[in-house]
Amino acid sequence: MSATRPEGLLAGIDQPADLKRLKPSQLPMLAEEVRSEIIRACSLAGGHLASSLGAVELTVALHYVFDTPRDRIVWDVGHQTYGHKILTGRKDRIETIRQPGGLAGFTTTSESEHDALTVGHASTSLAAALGMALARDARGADYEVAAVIGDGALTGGMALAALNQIGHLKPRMLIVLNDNEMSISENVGAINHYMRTLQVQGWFQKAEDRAKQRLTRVWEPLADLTSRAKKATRRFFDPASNNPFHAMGLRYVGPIDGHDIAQLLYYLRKIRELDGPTMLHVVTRKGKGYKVAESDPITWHGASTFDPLHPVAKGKSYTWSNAFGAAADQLTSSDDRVWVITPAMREGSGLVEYSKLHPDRYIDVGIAEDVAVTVGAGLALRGEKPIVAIYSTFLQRGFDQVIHDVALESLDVVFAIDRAGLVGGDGATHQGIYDLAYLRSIPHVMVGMPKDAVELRGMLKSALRLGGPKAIRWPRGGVDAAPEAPVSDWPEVEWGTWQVVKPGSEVFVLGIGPTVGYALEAAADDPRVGVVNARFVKPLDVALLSRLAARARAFVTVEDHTIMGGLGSAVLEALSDIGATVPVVRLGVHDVSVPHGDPKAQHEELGYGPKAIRRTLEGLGVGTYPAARVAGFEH
Ligand SMILES: Cc1ncc(C[n+]2csc(CCOP(=O)(O)OP(=O)(O)O)c2C)c(N)n1
Repeated sequence: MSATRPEGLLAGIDQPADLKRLKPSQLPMLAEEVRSEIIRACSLAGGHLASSLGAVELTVALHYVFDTPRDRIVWDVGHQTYGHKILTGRKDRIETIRQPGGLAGFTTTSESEHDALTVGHASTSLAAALGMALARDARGADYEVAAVIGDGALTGGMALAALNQIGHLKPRMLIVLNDNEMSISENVGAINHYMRTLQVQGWFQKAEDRAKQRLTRVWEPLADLTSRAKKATRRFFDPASNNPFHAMGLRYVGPIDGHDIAQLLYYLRKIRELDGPTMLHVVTRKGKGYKVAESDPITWHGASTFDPLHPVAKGKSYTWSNAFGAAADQLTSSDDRVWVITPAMREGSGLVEYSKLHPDRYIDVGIAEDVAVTVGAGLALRGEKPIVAIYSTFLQRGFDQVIHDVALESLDVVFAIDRAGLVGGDGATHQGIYDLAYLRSIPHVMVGMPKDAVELRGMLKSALRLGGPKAIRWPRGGVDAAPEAPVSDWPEVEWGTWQVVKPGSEVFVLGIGPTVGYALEAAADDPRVGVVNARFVKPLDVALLSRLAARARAFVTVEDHTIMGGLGSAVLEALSDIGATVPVVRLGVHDVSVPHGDPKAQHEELGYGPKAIRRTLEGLGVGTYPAARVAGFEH
């Protein structure tokens, strides 16, 4: 595996038009070069290695047959598109992927005219492609529309509901089902089981066809077998109506080998000539062509940087997700009514161990956040104690279910919200900066954010004891493990209480989660600046807030969250309610979408890192220190 850019066919390809000048027989070689380039780029920048490797031949074939940007190829999630980026004018920047200022990790319409849809969340491709096909037909245009969706993304309700519409309206469009049997972890669900039977049927069918063709060659009188073989091929192209995709009104073709470019070209060209919607089922291998990624596609789904010649996955330090998984394990061990539900994020939510230790209290519902929330509601209605473990950004998919299925009847569901705040390489589609705003507005829902792993345990324990809908959020990244202790010894955290972590006399900085540390750093030891761990945004500690308001000259709220609707808004509302007129400076994300980048640097750029807080304090006439005590601060 070369650590430098490969020469060869790829050197002559900048745009898909260049690709079309190659002979079909050259495409497998090009695919190998694209594969090497993906491995090289991911070794330097990290990224979604295994998914992109599995889609290389498919990418080459699609760009050979279709003609983007005129034709629209809509990639679901967009994490498998490193090959697509390489072939569509971005090969020289591919190693900047997910890096600050570099290429986005997913397709993004503002990045390239070849990116048909801005994505990051799963299961949107089919609905968007349907919209594009309808728009084309309404305008009498004749470009092609294709969606590429993985078997994991197909578990999402949005994808299934879109199929329902596609089969009903029947526009001319292609759906490529890229089936590698994996989501991030092993794929789940009944449709997944069905796809395994389709694969087996497909292989049998082809073996049968081959046998018949051979027989026909050696024994001419078996002519009628030839016609039966032809019928079998027709069946392959348009199978019996017990195929659910067919039954939904789609033409179903496959399964075919998604690494065989000749086969892909044959079927893609044939389908191009057909009317109506067609699903082409391609079977691929996640991580294809790179041994470590093929044998461990879960670890190499999202890779850190690595040595391409001696690839070893980097050891990961202890994270908030690990702290949650360990706490959930102990909570379930001490009370068998505790369950954990994940929408396809076992690894990311720290639940690998939990899933092994408590297989009958662990549910992976697939990429179906709405279902995760409402399964929690059902469990709660029958006296169980569900914890719905979900990323902040993905809980957006379950907003209605939180209100309608959980909150209205104040059910005992705990929301364990990971990746709250800016998330780094995943960028704008994944920023966890809206949940305080959307959860705070829902009746009965209480929302807290611990500052460390001990507080996390205490919040979880008291949330389960108190009942009612309770949301606990934490950021991406590392945290010190809490000391080992039985659940009975975990100190509970009283919901709605804040803590003064540094006394002050004039200005109080109210932080939440990681910004408590930022506030302490910014306040240094200025006796005029107090710092509060405002760990609950609902309910707020109004008693403490009013005591502080009686002597504060100003408040500064600091949150890794949009300032509209978050901690700062809650504080302003409460001060207004109690008739206090203390000025409040709100620091956080100001009504902008935040791209991928280094979160700590972005916190400063966006005005709520430690240096930025210090500047704010100086503007308020406090917090000015001799330069020597302000390491690294240039003002
Ligand atoms: C709504 C939503 N939930 C969860 C995720 C996290 N996620 C990213 S990729 C992925 C697995 C996708 O599996 P599949 O579509 O089969 O693609 P593969 O990686 O196997 O090629 C998941 C769960 C997401 N992007 N969007």
